[in-house]
Amino acid sequence: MTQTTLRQQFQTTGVDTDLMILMEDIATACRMIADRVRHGAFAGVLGAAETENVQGETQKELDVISDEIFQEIVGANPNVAALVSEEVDDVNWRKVAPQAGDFVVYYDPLDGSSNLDVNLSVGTIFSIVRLGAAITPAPEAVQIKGTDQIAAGYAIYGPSTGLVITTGHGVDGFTHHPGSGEFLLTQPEMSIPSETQEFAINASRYDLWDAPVRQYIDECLRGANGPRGKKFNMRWCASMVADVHRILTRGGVFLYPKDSGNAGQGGKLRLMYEANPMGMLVEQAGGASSTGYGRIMEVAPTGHHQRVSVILGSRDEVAVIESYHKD
Ligand code: P6P
Repeated sequence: MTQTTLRQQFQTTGVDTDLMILMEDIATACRMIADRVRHGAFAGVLGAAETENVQGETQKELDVISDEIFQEIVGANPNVAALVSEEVDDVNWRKVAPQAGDFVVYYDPLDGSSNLDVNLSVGTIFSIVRLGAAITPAPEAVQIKGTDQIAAGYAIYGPSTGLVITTGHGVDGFTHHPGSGEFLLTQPEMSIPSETQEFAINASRYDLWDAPVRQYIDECLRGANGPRGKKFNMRWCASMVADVHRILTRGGVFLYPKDSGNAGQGGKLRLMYEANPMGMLVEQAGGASSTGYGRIMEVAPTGHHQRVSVILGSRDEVAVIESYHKD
């Protein structure tokens, strides 16, 4: 992973040593989380932690363990000014006087953790922003637009442990090599085909969807005899990392729109540590990432746990969905 990222930076913007060290710390945290996930059944930690997170969701023990690992490893990086975690209500300030050049790391330590007790893929999602000036620690100081991200990525704990990252020079996929412990390059220059015949959505929410989303899915389901003139397939992993990894690997479109069931919260998925990092990855791989009405990364944050409508993947398909929203 380091060799690939260094080569890209050396050939373009110049090597950013502080960022490289931070990416290594994140990779270390993900290796440690992978180990705990893979041994979870023997440690009796696949169950609920009897606590709730800021989202009001019952935390799995591994949610809490994964967050603690991230805080311990990434929080110890001397250039990290703040950590923003899905599992923690307040911003975790690591410096009393954050300086220009320091990092803010937004992360979901174990996304999709409801899949843990049924042994399906889960992952860790992260987003990195560099402060442009010294700041005074305050919640609004970390409400930074997704377009300001300098790096993003996720680890996926599936049949193998993968790490997919971007530092602004495209997207590369790595696989953990148990023998060496390294993340070796296995999916260089990941690219999303502009067209697709595969959509991902929780179809049980059909009656809650707004009209543009229902129109789009109805047309997909009508297949070759419908207005789209082609057959569509559907996949839904209930793990954003797994669905996005499939889309980065073979194309597709992922939708978790705001609907009448979650409109009061602004949607389901979180902007700062789910939608923005996945949005950067998808755009860096040639795809598109939209709320239905505009680019996700252009959304001006008003809170570090705010939720947003997410439509991302193959560029041409996202454009079709946006056109229905505009109509
Ligand atoms: P549903 C996991 O809880 C998550 O945040 C995403 O990883 C995933 O895409 C979505 O929620 C699944 O939601 O409604 O299918 O349980």
